[in-house]
Amino acid sequence: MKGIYSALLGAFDTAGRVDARGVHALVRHNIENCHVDGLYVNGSTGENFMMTTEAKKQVFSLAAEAAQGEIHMIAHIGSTVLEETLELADYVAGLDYDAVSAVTPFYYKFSSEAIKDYYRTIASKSRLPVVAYYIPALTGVQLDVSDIEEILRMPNMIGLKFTSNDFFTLERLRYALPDKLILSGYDEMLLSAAVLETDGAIGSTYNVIGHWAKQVVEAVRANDLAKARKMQHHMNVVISDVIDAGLYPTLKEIAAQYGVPIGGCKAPMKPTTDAQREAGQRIFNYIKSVDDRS
Ligand code: MN9
Repeated sequence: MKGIYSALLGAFDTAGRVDARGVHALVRHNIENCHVDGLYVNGSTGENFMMTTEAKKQVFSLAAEAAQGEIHMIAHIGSTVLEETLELADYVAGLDYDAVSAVTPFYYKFSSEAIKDYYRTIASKSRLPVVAYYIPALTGVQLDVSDIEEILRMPNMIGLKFTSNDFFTLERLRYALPDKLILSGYDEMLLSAAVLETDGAIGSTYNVIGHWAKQVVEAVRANDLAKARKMQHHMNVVISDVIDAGLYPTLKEIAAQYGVPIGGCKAPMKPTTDAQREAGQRIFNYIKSVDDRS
């Protein structure tokens, strides 16, 4: 299950309902244009924490159907409602998914013991193997290396999505857990994470530049750091522009330029602005200009 995974963007209509055609088109675009090795469905980028259980199920089913078993599929089922997480684990086990993933429970200041119990429960009840999702900047949940290690050593836990710029922790985890799947988040740090022998990455910008991410990883593996730096630089031009304009709406506008209209973000996020539409067009042109030159 190694490789580059897109954290699949959400596709919604103006009323916030799941746009089935949008999901289908976006999955095919990720496979055919971005050449990703897998999809991480209903993660942060998929707007998970603004979705109803029904909408999550709809997206899980639509995405798996569109992917047709061609790539790895991870279903993010994490929720502070443990019953919902288990219901979704059961639901995706009946679809074409390789693993489930769950974010560290957040909002309440759960103790590390409570967080470990959460993963123990999911890992024991899920029919699919489990990938923990660590993203302290959004959850406020910070775990010690020893706690993460303990979680990953539980039966049925196969890996970790590590979205943090703490490279010290990342090295400690890689060293301690050579057989676990470690996928880095933060697309802007892909090169540095790949140098530490991570197994791949999951990211939002791979919905539009997954083909560059693959080149970064391949170059690092071939010890061609000059090439890796060059491609990470191109990625970072896109990432800083996208972050400045507004991350998810702008990524959606770039996807629209690829011929994949997937609407704007769900409330309470704001509707897409004209400035974001223009940024999407401009950034898409940059991507095309780099692609045309290589
Ligand atoms: O880890 C994504 N995290 C979030 C996945 O969206 C919260 C990343 O891909 C970032 O979007 C990306 C831009 O900062 O690195």
